[in-house]
Amino acid sequence: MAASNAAERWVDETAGLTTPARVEWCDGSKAEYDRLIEGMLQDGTLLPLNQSTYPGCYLHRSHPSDVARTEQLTFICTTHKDDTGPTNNWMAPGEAKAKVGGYLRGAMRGRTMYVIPYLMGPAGSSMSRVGIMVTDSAYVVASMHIMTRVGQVALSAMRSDDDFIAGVHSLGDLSPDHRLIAHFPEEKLIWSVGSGYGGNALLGKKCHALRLGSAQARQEGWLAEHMLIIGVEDPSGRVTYLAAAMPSASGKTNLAMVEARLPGWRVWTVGDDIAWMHVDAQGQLRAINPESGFFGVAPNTSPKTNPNATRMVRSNTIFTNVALTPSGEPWWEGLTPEPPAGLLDWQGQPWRPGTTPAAHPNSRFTVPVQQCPSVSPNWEDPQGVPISGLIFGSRRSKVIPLVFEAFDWTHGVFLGSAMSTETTAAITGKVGVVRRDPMAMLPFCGYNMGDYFAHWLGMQQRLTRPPRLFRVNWFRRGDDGKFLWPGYGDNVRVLKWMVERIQGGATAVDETPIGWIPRPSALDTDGLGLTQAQLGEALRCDAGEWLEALGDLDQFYAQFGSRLPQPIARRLAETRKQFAA
Ligand code: SAT
Ligand code: MN
Repeated sequence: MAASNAAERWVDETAGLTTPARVEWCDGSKAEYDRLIEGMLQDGTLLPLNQSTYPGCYLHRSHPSDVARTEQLTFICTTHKDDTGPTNNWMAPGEAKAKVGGYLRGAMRGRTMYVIPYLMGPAGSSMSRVGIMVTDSAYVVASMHIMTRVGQVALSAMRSDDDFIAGVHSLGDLSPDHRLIAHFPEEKLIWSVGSGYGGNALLGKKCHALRLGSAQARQEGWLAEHMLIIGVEDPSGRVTYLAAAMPSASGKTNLAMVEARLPGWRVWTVGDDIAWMHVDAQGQLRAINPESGFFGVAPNTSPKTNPNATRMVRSNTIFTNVALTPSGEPWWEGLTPEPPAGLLDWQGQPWRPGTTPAAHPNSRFTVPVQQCPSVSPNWEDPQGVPISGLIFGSRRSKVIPLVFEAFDWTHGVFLGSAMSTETTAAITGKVGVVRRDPMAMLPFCGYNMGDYFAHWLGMQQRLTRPPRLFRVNWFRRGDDGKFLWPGYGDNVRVLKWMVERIQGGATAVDETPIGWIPRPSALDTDGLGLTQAQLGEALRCDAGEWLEALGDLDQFYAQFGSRLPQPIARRLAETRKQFAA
């Protein structure tokens, strides 16, 4: 493998700082993966699972304080604080280097420093980008093998000597007191220390593909988004591609591989977490999935909620922090209606029913995309797939209707920018708190979010046929506290409505201040057993509720000062005026 001079130099420098016992360049081969697994089985980093029912599957138990992304320890480090913006933690680059440098100095003593050249995106695509990361965690290397394309394929894709995002990762001492995830967009550099958890440690994912990726995308005129990508096939065989932004642990993976509960309809999986989207020469938005694996939430994944995922994780999967059955199989809440007897919990302790969950609520599976039964045949097309619709979805038990469509691009960007959601176990902190999470990018936008809104607005001028923009909420509850919409496989009914809108079919809609809402009759609810009242409630748009929900939005927008694009502020004012009328 031939690395560029700039890469070699940077690796030497990093080794000088972290002083590992040895440096090993990774080639991404199967033999290398097998060696890593073997080593981890020997040192206890991995436990084997039942190899006859779960061949090639292993269990990793993390440090109990290292189970989710830590947003409060995640920083964007730009020269000017304003370029990071009010929704990100900021630290001056010099200060961050001094601080993290202190944690990294000598951190790899006695350990192996693995050098991982990785490619985000399919080989041969002009949309793909290269990263080189170093790490002292074999678990991270094996996970990167699954999540990205490792080795020569990455080095060959470099467009120049220094065309790579550089990432330093060390477990450090795993103490949250010595943990920091620092991003330096001006230097295409990531320094992450003190955590082995996916979103903090698999640097290709959130750190590169979203935080630095979004900053790079703005400079180069494309979009790096927290979105799944699917192809929806209708009974005529036509496939309409959609991308959907939803916050972490809010159903992206389930929707990405949903099994349609409508005859003749089928959903093809392209990606479940990240979309890189470019405008092609014809003015068509096209998307690639930069990843090659899924890092999905295990709890509540079941034959009922996600049959494809349940099948896909039966082999060649690394599980993290799930529970273990006496027969050596993984288990998590929701997998089976009743927990099997004799479980060990995610920390390896005998589990007693009725206490805390057996699997950690943010326990995960890591599995190659190829294993997904619904994987789209063209998921690695270097040209990407043409996107006809974009969806912004969040988790709100009140106010937000099941689905509605924006009037135009600018209005859709406004709806995305105003998105709010209830927090989940994917981040350390309180669960169920409503917060603004524009485009589901709050934790992932690597620059000033005001500029991000402007960048989104600006994309329109290059799009000859801009995708339709939709807003969804599967999580609305009735007065009895129960979900109003069945969700999961039945979400395809909502996708069908979108496809009909996109393809120009006649569907009945109501025009409201927030956009077009389908009439209950426009949704195919055949065989669902939903009452018209329930459906009406799921789709209801209430002026009073909305005026209250929009209450803090001025304040949220005000943080951006002059960086908030005028069209966004105007849309908010207009929406309010229409509701008040
Ligand atoms: O844990 S990750 O950050 O990798 C996934 C997510 O939270 O969206
Ligand atoms: Mn995610």
